[in-house]
Parts: sequence; C-alpha cells; structure tokens
Amino acid sequence: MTLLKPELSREVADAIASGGPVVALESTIITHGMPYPANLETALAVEAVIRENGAIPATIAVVNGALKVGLEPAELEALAKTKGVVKASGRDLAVAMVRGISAGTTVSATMLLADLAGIDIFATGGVGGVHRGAEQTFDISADLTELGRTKTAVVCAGVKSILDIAKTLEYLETQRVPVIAYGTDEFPAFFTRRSGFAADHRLDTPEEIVKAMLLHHGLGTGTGLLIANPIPEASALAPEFIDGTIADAVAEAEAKGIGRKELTPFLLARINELSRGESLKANIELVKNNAALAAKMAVAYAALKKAAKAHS
Ligand code: PSU
Ligand code: MN
Repeated sequence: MTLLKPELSREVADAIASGGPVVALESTIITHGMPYPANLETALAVEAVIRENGAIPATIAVVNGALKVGLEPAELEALAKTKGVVKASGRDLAVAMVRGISAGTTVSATMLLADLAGIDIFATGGVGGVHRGAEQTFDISADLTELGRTKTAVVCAGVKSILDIAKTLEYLETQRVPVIAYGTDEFPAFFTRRSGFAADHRLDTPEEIVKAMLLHHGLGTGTGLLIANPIPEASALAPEFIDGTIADAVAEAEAKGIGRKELTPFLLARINELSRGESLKANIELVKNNAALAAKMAVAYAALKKAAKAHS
C-alpha cells in the first residue's frame, strides 16, 4: 500500500526538494503544553530561531482533517487560540482526518508525519515517557514506541521529573533508541541540567551528532535518535523549587484520578500555575535552545548528505 503524503507548505516543499535544511516542530506544545498567548508567541519565536540558524521551520498539525507540514501564521494562531482542540498521537491521525477536525500533534504523531514528509530532524521541549507509577497504570507514552520505529532525530531538553526518568531511559534502551546528551555527561531533566542519571552517550558538536545519525540509519536500525540538550544555565530552575512543585502536581493528579491522555496536559498546566509562571519561562527558553541546536544539526546534516551523494 502506498503511504500518504502530508500537505507541505510551498516553502517546506521547496526546501525538501532541494535537500535543504528543515526542522520539524510539534503542535501539542501549542494546543496543550502552554497557555495562550505564550503558546503562540513561543511558536513564532521558535520558528524565528530556526531561520536565524539557517534552516526552514515546519510546524506540523492536523487542520480541519488535513495533515499539514508547515503552517501559515493564521493557522498557528487558530490552533493556539481555539479551546478544546484534540491532542493526537500517531494512532489518532486517521480518525482525525475522517472527522475533519483539527488536532495538535504529539511527538509521536509529529515524528510519523515528519518522516512521511521527508524531514529528518525535529525539535521540541520534552518528550513523553514512562510515568511515575507505571508499574500500576501501564502509562508509557507512545512517543517512546514511535522512537523505536520511526527514523526521526528528536532534540529535547531531556524529560521532566513528572516522569520516572530511570524507567524512561530503560524503555528507550529496550526500544533500541540511542540517547545522546549534547555537551554533558548527564541526561538532563528539562527544567534542570542534571537528573542524576548518566546519558548513554555524549557528543559535543552538531556535526558529530549528525554523523552519528547518518551512520545509525546506514546500519538499517530503523529507529529514531533522542538528542538531549540541557536547558541553558541562566534559565535553569533550582531543583529544590521545581521538584516540590512537580511532586505536588503529581499528587493532585493522583487524588483527582486523572490518567491516560489527560495526564500530561494536566501536569504541565498545574506545574505552570503552582510555579507562578516560572516553569513557563524556563520552558520557553529551553525550546528555543533546542530549536537552535536542531537547526544547526539540519544545516550540517544537509551538507553531509550532499557530500555522501557526491561520493557515491
Ligand atoms: N512533555 C512536556 N511538554 C509537552 C509534552 C510533554 O514537557 O508539551 C507533550 C508532547 O507533545 C508529548 C506529549 O509528545 O505531551 C506526550 O503526551 P503523553 O504523555 O500523553 O504521551
Ligand atoms: Mn500516557
């Protein structure tokens, strides 16, 4: 069966056709990850950072049932403002298309669509993972299984300690996903630069990371790669402050019986409220930082692929 082709914006289509650098961006961070208007401002700022670093941004979402890769500013604004937009992981896309609805795409759905579009690199804030208490709830994000089957490199700031970080790293190992920390030995914990867990690998330049990407795909592994880029020092939160906030939010979710796909959006919103916006500020800075690294990787990867082609 032939695979579907998402609808590419003109700019993204041209960049892909010429082998130019493109960075995919997700939209659940817009619809469920941040409040309006910070969500829209951040989405636009992140696109600008990608351009400043020499690549073309491709924000991905479902708009009235259409799979879109590269959104117009008006489409971004509508997604950011509309209440009750669906959160779609990869498994939800087909039904969203049939119903003709709009949806924010999670890391899992965004990887799937980026791959169909021919985009290799994707920047976000944090990926989903194994939730605390997963031994009872079985709550493991589809982001992790998608990383095990789709060849996209995802640049994130590690994972939040709303998750069980140790189990998340174990699960990534099972899924055969290389976890590469950028410029650090430790796997970062989103709001903080350290998690207490060593990363499997450390690389110190975007050029080395994309070389590893090309080799990883050349081995026919079939999996994605997770690139963990620690939050800039100046924007990092104090662990004692944010860990307490996260623990309160997790306890509240448990008391209220919140689970399944509502859990992550609930925790993100509550952490933002309980931290009086401190977490949101840090979140915005780390996403921009990830976008810059992803764009540099995309520029280096485009050059590497062109050189590889010329030699073959
Ligand atoms: N974690 C964050 N910010 C986010 C998300 C997770 O720190 O915005 C979003 C991403 O879109 C991610 C999704 O793919 O939540 C994971 O949801 P779940 O845990 O339900 O799989
Ligand atoms: Mn879940």
